Amino acid sequence: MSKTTLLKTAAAAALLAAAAGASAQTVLKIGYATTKESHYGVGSTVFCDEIAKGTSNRYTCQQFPSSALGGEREMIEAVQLGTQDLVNTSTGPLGNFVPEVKLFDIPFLFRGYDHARKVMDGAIGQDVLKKMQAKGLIGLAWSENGFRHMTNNKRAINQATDASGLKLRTMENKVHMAGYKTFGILPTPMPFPELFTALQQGTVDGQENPIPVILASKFSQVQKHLSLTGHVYSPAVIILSPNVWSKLSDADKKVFTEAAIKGGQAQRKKVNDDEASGIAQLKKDGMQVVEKPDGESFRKAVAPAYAEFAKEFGADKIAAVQAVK
Ligand code: EAX
Repeated sequence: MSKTTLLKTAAAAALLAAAAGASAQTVLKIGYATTKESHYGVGSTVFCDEIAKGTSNRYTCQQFPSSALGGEREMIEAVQLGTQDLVNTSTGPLGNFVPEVKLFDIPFLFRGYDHARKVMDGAIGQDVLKKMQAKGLIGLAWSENGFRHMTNNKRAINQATDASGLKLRTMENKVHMAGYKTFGILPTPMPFPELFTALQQGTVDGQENPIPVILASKFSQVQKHLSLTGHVYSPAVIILSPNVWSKLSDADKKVFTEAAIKGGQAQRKKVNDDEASGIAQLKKDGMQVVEKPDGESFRKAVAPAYAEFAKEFGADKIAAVQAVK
């Protein structure tokens, strides 16, 4: 081959490769626990729309709502392995993979939504998000599940002593379980996809979840009492598999990260909307709602456990979260 022919062949090959790259389409699988219409669905849809827009459809999503790909622990594992591309998940089981996350699972650590969101978006939250990478998980951005409230079929919960003795399903989360024990609750860890049936069959007396989850999962069909205990904040996060991340250009990485931030914001807005209109809906659906339970009784009960939490996570870390204004 002459030198010019060689050069021409090389140029043609490069053009072909570029064209193939530009037209290659990758469909990413994203899973989450609740319905497409729920907060997780709203956040995931915005994320998916944004990556499609930002990459001219080189990357699009196939969404798997309603735990179609399994429970949150299973989905996180699959993302770590690369058999699933994305998950929009609560931090419930995430502390088993990334221990630093457990700090946020301490009951009554956050004063309210403003405080929680400031911490997650600030240095403390962003630092923990980056820690996921060392565990084979790319935390793109925090989304949100919401403050958790108790439901059950036995009695109205006005104060901690009313919760005492109730068998409540919890997430597979040691910090929650330790905290709830101080209320006298008998915590029963169980993956979310099994929960509706467990409530229906009375395997447990109740459960605890944010309003958007209670609404989306129609727990009003199987639970009589709701008490707005807001006993713990439940962060959520959009996680990408390192398999996908490592193939992205720097420009695409930026698109994915910004899409996840926008998705997280949309998810938070849906949490706000559900909190605002959901209580009335749940009452209409027949639930008896205690809107202002005695929060102080719960805080007092959990206070001694803070010594244990301080030992595990560092008193300075807890104080740093509390100091965020
Ligand atoms: O993330 O397991 C739970 O109770 C979670 O809050 C739910 O799956 C949504």
